[in-house]
Amino acid sequence: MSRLVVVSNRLPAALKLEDGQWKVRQGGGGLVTALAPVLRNRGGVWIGWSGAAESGVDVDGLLSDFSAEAGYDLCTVSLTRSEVNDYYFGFSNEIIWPLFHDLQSRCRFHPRYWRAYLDVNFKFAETVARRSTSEDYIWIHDYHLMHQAFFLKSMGVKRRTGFFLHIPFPTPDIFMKLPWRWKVIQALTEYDLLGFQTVQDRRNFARCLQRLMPEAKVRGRGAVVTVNLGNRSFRLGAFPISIDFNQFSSMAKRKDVIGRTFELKEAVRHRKIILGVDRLDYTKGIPERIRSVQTMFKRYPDLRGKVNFVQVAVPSREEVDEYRELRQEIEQLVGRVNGEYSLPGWVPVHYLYRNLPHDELVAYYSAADIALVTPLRDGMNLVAKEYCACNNTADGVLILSEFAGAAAQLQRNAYLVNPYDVEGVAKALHRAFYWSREERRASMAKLRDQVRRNNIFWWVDSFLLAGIAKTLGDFPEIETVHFERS
Ligand code: GDG
Repeated sequence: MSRLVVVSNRLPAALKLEDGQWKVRQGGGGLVTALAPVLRNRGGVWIGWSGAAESGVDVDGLLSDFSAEAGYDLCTVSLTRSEVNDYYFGFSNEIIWPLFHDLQSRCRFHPRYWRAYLDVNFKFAETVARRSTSEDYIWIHDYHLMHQAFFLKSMGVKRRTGFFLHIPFPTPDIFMKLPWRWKVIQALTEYDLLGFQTVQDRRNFARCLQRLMPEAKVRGRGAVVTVNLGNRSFRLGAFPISIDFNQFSSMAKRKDVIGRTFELKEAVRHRKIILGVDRLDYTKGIPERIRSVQTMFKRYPDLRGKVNFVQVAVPSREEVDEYRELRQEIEQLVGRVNGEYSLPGWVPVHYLYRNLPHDELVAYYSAADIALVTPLRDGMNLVAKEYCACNNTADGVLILSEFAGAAAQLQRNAYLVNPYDVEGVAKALHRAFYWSREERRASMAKLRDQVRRNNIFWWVDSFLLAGIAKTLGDFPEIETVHFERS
């Protein structure tokens, strides 16, 4: 029986230095939940970096307990501090991340970063080659590791490979700015299956491919199409990632979570809650969102004292100056809005700079009357889907950026906005505030149906079906381990 080998930059468990000691912290999220049972049933392997850039740490020892409990092998690729700086912070986060989110002015195209990216990809590919056989299916995740199939082939190692890009794929006018554009496109053509979040991303890729390799012919229609290139062919597909709907929905129904939801509503004296939840990242449009809330209070005095905006910002890439500056900008904006509009007993903006425990996050989702999900650009945005899953009463409103991948699926029933248009977002908030219960229920019930049907297991199935003509149903059912986010 062939096995599934998952490869991602980070392992589902990460090592973190806390009070001078290395600790194993479990990663979370839908990807781990969905892939863990498949990996367990096939005796699979998850290959990735542990998050520790130090030598002298017994990484394998620390992770072995986790491996035993999870039921599949974790295999670490160790990185030096300079590799982490140049491949991860440099190439991945200072070049591909901003470029693929249409923010090319933030890119730093250092040739040093490119070389480190290639070296690290080679290192990963060596590990993949060593830890897999030609029977296995290798599923590679995300923009850090675009060169896996290329290096495997250049080593003469035959593997069936699939790649999924979690972030958007840009249009040719933006992609062409990448100094190593041809090499990146060429490397991607070495996969058997390339998966994107939306049909638009898949189209953007096909257009870049045809610009750089005019001999490539794209055939077919629908979610998965075929590319003929020379004497080989490969497939391109749109596979919108999702969440474990039932897990979120049932957690929101737990007695303690219902209790906590009530406490949160009570804390704001049952005023309406507008909620934003994001990793603190410049692609998420947090400053623009706070300006929209400010504009809302300015233009619509009827909402003053009646609504609270709660922004949860999860610390992210705190080592990087740009992210520290973003944090300062957000904190100043929050201060300004609160300074302008607070009233005795009412502070309009509540700002939480921390990672909430999973059940606390679910309580916030359940307590919110309006979710304000306004990234400037986003591959998918799982927060939008998690909000719908937790909204068991189906009377919340989802205001969603038209530039989030999720808009492609949810556009009919979410309130779509342009996140750069602060007046437009303010107007949407005002309207959503006054939506009748029937209007809210009609939209939210449809949103929930869609997320329930197209959940994370559906996503894994669609990818495996396109990649190896298998679905999760081909694996015996076992109990899924749900990892809490640390
Ligand atoms: C990338 C792409 C794509 C947030 N705050 C807390 C918390 N979270 C969790 C949410 C959600 C996740 O973080 C964020 O997922 P997103 O999809 O919104 O965004 P990225 O992190 O940028 O993810 C994105 C995704 O990959 C999947 O392909 O959708 O476009 O950029 O799951 O729940 N979790 C906890 N506490 C928090 O305070 N526990």
